[in-house]
Amino acid sequence: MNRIVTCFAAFLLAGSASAEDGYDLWLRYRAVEAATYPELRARVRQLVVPAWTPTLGAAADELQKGLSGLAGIDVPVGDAVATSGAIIFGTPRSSPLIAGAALGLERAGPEGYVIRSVSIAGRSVTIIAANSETGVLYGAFHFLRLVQTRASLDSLDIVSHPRTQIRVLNHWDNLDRHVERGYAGQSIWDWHKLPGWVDTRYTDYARACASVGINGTVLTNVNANATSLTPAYLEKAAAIAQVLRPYGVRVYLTARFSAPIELGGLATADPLDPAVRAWWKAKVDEIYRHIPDFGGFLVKANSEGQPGPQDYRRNHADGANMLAEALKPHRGVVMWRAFVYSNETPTDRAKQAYDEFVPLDGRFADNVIVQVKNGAIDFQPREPFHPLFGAMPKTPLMMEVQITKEYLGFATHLAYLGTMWRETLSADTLVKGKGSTVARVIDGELHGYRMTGMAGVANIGTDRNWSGSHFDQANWFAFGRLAWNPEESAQAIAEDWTRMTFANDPAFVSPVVAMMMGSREAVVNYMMPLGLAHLFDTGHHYGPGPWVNDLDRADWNPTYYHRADARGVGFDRGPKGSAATAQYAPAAGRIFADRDKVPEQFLLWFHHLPWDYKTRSGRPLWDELVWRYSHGVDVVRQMRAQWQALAPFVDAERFAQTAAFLAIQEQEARWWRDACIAYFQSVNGLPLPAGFAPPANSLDYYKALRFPYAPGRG
Ligand code: GCW
Repeated sequence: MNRIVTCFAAFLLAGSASAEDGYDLWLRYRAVEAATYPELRARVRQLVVPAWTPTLGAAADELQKGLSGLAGIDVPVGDAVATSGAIIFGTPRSSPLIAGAALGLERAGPEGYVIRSVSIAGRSVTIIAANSETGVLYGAFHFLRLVQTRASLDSLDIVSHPRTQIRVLNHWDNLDRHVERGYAGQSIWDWHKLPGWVDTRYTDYARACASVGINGTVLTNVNANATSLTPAYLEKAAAIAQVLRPYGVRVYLTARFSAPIELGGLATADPLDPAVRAWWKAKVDEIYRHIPDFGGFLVKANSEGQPGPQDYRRNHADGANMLAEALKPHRGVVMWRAFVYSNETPTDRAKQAYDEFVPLDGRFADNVIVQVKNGAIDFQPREPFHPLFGAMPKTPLMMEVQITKEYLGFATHLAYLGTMWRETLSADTLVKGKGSTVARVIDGELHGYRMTGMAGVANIGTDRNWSGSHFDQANWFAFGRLAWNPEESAQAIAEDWTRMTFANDPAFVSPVVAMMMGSREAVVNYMMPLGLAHLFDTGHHYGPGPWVNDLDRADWNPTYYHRADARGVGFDRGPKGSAATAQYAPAAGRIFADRDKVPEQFLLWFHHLPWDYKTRSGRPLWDELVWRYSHGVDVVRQMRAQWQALAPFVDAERFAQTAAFLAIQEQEARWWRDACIAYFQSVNGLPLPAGFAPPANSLDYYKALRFPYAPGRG
């Protein structure tokens, strides 16, 4: 009997597709079992290609490869409709058929598309049309997604257009290929061999970006190196740009503010100095000679040691506007980061960006957009929305999120971030009454912004699976989808990704999506529940270090953030504390400042409370904290068991890596729980509530752990 069971299990495993390394991402075009999706073959019988321009050619190639793979037949290509089931794609300019059809293309805008089932001369066909060729490419990917997720292909009437204009990845990639906060190998940009060797990966990168609507990429780290602006490196960047161009992905670079000194030999980088302005103008003109559609600059200035205009007693607007002036004739933009804080400033770190930027509202040039992190501190597992959202009506703000999981367990922890980003996007700033969500700030609707955008710090590297883990691919995917539509549901995105990346069987899809949807909350619980933040160990941010209190800068110490002592824990940001709540619209600030009204997930972010404070579960704060830490670990254990049960649906290679990573995650979740409980207990001297296991090791044990070679260091 046992043997029969074993054989059956082996059969299931073998039957679940051969090993895959994840390189194909969600663009996996494996043949569909015809019987389960009979309409497919009827709907993909011919591709009508309008013209072989680089972008339309890319769309044609993708459709041909994708549909042939999925349908398990060679889909023929032609230039006229020969059959029912033909797919016609193009722009009104490239395709007379599309020009002649009443498709309502005005609804698609410059980058959107329309997908319609129509009848032409008695033949029922599918049209994918857009006003621009890039729009057509986006539509082609959408159509493939329909097939990959087994959606109905009949009576299609889809209109989609992006709600933000600049949808960019930020690569924190250094020229030596080290990726700051990267956990997926080295940088994919092989600068040393460029431009002579152009890796085919760049094409696959561009395909993946375009498939989710990402239309730009900042190739270099915000902790910038002026060398990237030298002629040799511009030639290299131009070679990358050439590969990305057909896919509608524009190249941007980071601008080191002191480049006029470092490269130009000037004595100053003062943004009001005419020689400095002339240097940047000439540099920008030179960049456009290499990259005619260069997107512009991303700048981190006067933050964490980076040079900036304040070195010359100028402000952020002076700095940004100087670069904007140089870019303006070429239609380039400046993305100026608001991630600024200073140890010398005695106020709460969470308040500093607001304090510096709000007085500059309306003073930025019209091709500047200010890039604001989702929360006021730094990509923590959970932060309330950044108070700048809603506070700068006259300055376009874009939102920056971190796709790479610096603070959510690196590559090994399964944490789907669609839920986290939706949490911020759907947060209500209340600045113009109810419904003034962050999504409506960044899509420009609330304040009528002239520019809009969303940036994601990439989690991409040379690992075969691109992102360091199979499930981390979902975060790249979700970023693109949310930049396109900040109101899309995280669950729907997770479901698409799961179907496209793994399998369509509901017995697989629904548990996996459930796992993803709960995963980030589990991380919050085992790392820093109830609004705690920044309990990470120094520098590498791998693992817990709530005890750390000896760093040069006060605002780098975890003790600065949690403020635990014998009586209580948490950061008082209400009117009697740092008054950070006053930076929000009064209605929102009042909620945050009221310990009875603040969402409990932000309790200790905004309040310092006694250990016996009664939380909403009825448990005293200390017990609640222990309960949450333990619950986080429990959820990971359940995820592990859940995954084991899904073996029959996944190829052996991806199954095994995910299983191994979940085991690491469980181990590390325990480590987080135990180390944090041991530390807080050493501060408050309280016993553990009944029924909870004590930490496996002593506090000293956790304190002594060292990780000098943890990846991704800054
Ligand atoms: O999250 C922090 C990281 C730094 C990073 C910085 C930033 C690029 O620890 O590595 O520097 O944020 O966003 O500038």
